[in-house]
Amino acid sequence: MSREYLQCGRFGFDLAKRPLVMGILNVTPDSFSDGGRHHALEFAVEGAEQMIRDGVDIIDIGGESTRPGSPSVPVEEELRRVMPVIYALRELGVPLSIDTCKPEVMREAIIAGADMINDINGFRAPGALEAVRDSDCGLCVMHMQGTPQDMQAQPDYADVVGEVTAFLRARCDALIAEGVARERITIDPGFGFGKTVAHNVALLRSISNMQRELGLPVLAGLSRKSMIGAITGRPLDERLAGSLGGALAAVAQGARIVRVHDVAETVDALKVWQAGTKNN
Ligand code: 9MG
Repeated sequence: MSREYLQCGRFGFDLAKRPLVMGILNVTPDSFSDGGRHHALEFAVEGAEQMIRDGVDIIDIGGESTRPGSPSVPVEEELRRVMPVIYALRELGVPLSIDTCKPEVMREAIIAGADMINDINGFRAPGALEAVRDSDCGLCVMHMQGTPQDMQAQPDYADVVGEVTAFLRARCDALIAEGVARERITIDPGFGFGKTVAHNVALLRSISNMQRELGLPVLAGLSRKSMIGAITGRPLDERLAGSLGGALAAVAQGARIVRVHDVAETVDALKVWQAGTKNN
């Protein structure tokens, strides 16, 4: 087995081969074109099928918005949004990641066949470690300062890279102490989660060091974020080129997985980037 192997439930990836693309599938009511849940499942399935045609490696399903200022949703509502989507997509031949902080959702998702749990809260909720411990699903351990409700109010660090690295180390150690295999873990500095643009840029530049220090693959999510808007001066709906630049900057730093909205464009950009880099 490669040293760069990622165990992801029913699937396994050799991360040394090429960077992977994780496609974002939001199943929050505001992400449907009819503004509600009426055609939610249809939209989700169509979106996932398009991502598969576009070459996605992992689909990340989220039932709770994590944008700055977003309210938390009750566990029952998150389950109502996410579970039918897992059932509808689980036989499509692509790993399903569930973006959740809630141990109850983690447990139900894993039973239903989810292959990865993406926790922006770094598996800090009581019961989160236990919820994922005994499965073989992949895990994304992300750093966040504060909560989505207050995280952008006043991000504050003495040494952002050192503090984020120390946090990720501690959370990964906690998982490993529970018996979780290293091959299941990816780490994520959490761009935009309690960080200023300067913090985000420092973290982007530190990906390769962080990956080397912790010996775990980095997953980077920069797609359409305010950092891209700040650097380019572009509104949300004009951030495709900036987001592609962000994905390429992250993989040039060694990130093994990029989490993106625009799968087709990112897959193409990475193909060209890879053709032009040596050692492949
Ligand atoms: C859910 N979510 C939103 N942004 C994210 C990011 O940057 N990384 C991960 N792992 N999840 C994210």
